[in-house]
Amino acid sequence: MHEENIELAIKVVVVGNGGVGKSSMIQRYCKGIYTNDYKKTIGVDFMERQIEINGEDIRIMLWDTAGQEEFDAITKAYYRGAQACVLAFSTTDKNSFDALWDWKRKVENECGIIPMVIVQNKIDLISCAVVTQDEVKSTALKLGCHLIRTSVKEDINVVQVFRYLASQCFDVMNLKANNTLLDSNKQYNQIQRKRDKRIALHSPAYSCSLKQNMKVKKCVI
Ligand SMILES: Nc1nc2c(ncn2[C@@H]2O[C@H](COP(=O)(O)OP(=O)(O)OP(=O)(O)O)[C@@H](O)[C@H]2O)c(=O)[nH]1
Ligand SMILES: [Mg+2]
Repeated sequence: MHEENIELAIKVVVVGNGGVGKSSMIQRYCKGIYTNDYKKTIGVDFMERQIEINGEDIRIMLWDTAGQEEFDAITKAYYRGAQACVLAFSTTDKNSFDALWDWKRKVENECGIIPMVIVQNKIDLISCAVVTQDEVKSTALKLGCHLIRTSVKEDINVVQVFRYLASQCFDVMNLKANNTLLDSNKQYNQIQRKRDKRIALHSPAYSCSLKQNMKVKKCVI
C-alpha cells in the first residue's frame, strides 16, 4: 500500500446528560453554526470534519449520542471502536456534573481506556454556575481527565476540544507504531542471533533484505 492511500481517522464519541450541548458542540465544530433551539437527539447522530495534525490529515468522525437514559441501550452499541471520548456537562446543571463518573464508566465498559476530555460547556452562563471551579478541577483530577471549559454559544474553545483529542490519539498511534517497530527489531535480532549461530556468515545483501521484510508499515485505523 502506498503511503498516500493511508487514511488516518479517529472515532470520537460525545457523551453526557441530555441538554448539556453535545449536538450543539458537534454542529458548531462541523458546520460552524449554533441555534438556541433544543431538539433532543434520538439515539445517535454522526458528523465529521477533517483537520491537520503534525502535517497529517486526520478525519474526525463524531458520534453524537443521546443524553436521555431511555436511549442508553441503543447508544451503548455505538461506543464500540471509539478511540476518544468527550465527557460533557453543563455549568448550570448539577446532575450532569455528577453523572460524569457514570458516563466514563459506560464508555470504558465498551471501549477500555481511551483518551477522554471533560468538557464544561455553557461557561457563558458562569454567573448561574451550580458547581465551583475547584469542584470541577478536583473531579477532573480524580477522573484522570484533562478539562476544557467551552461555550458553544459564544464559540469558545470548541476547536480546542477536538484538537486535544486528535493529538492524544496521534500520540497513542505513534506509540503503537513504535512498539511494533520495537517488536520487529526484537524479532529481527532474535532471528539474526539464531542465524549467526548456524552460519557464521555476514553477507550485507542478506542482512539488508531481512531488514526490508521487517519494515513497519504506518499504523492504519
Ligand atoms: N447558553 C448556552 N446554551 C447552550 C450552549 N450550548 C448549547 N446550548 C443550548 O442548550 C440546549 C441543549 O443543547 P443540545 O446541543 O441539543 O444538547 P444535547 O446535549 O445534545 O442534548 P440531548 O440530545 O438531549 O442529549 C440548546 O437549547 C442549546 O442552544 C452554550 O454554550 N451556552
Ligand atoms: Mg443532542
